[in-house]
Amino acid sequence: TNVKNELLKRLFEAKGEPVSGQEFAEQFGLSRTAIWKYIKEFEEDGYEIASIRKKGYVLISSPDRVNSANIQKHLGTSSYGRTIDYYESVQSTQIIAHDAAQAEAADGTLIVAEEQTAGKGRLSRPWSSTANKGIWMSLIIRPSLMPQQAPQMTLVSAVAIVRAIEELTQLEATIKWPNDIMINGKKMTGILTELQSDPDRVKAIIIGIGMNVNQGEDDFPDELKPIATSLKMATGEHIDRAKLIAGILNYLELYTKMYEKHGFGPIKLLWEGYSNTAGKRVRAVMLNETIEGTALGISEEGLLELRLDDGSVRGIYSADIVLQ
Ligand code: BTX
Repeated sequence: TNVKNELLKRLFEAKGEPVSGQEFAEQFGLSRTAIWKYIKEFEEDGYEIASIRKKGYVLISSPDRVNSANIQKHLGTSSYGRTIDYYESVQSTQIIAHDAAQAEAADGTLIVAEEQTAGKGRLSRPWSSTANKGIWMSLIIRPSLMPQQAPQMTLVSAVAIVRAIEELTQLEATIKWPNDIMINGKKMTGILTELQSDPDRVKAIIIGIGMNVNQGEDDFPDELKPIATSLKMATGEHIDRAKLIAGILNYLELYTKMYEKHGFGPIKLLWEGYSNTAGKRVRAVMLNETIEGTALGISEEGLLELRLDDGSVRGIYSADIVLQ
């Protein structure tokens, strides 16, 4: 399959020029029939390929798939997304990513699927992951961070996602602390950051991103219709998911490096520019208690700071926030 991937990559990189099947076959010690079989398989996957006599194969169009070739042609990173495990349907990319991280998967390895049958959010809540319409992916990274710096990666990721959306669609999404990205008051993306760690060293951070991209209202289960939205519902346009994934990875690698090198300060500034939480009256629902107050902003540690009605200030690590 590596040769097959390479062939697809060449077809993309040729940008409409023919790729010689004969030359490719010779280079990899294959028969021309083997190449022809790969071409047939690409066609079955939805690629349109023209065969030009004496010249070779020309890629006419590629299907709406988040496979590695479609993502990597837009990638400008050094490690994020350089290894991609692509699946048609999985229970949860997060579970696969945990296993892969334990098996020493490289920094930047991406697990991505067209569909999840048991996608999960925080506290094992279900995450609806309709086939071929969204971005369901988990990125394994191995930054040089202390374990207590890991939760902020949710905020780093949120900024990367909002920037990538802005670049591709001109749409300004807002970040709702800690892990939601919203459009018009509805949830468009959720982020789940999980950690594999030694006491004093991060081994791997697994960033799960679930993004509603090309769903219409009918693609959501009834209970989500009032609270969920997609990029397509907001822009009226079909979005190239693979290109958006590449954009997210490009920004995420940049911002993670910034975070490693300069700490949370610069990220905090970027984050505050996109957040809809600061200054608002909020209710924070936590596992054991619910409190109300005015959101002041986030601390250097990524905590949400609330001024309670008695005037005291409290920092919270994780909660479901209801804007009032
Ligand atoms: P969360 O706990 O903040 O949000 C979960 C809640 O969001 C659910 O209880 C439900 O109300 C709502 N919800 C469920 N599905 C959707 C949806 N498609 N759009 C909008 N709202 C929804 C958020 O957790 C973190 C989600 C991470 C998902 C990614 S997908 C790739 C990776 N694999 C995996 O299993 N999870 C992550």
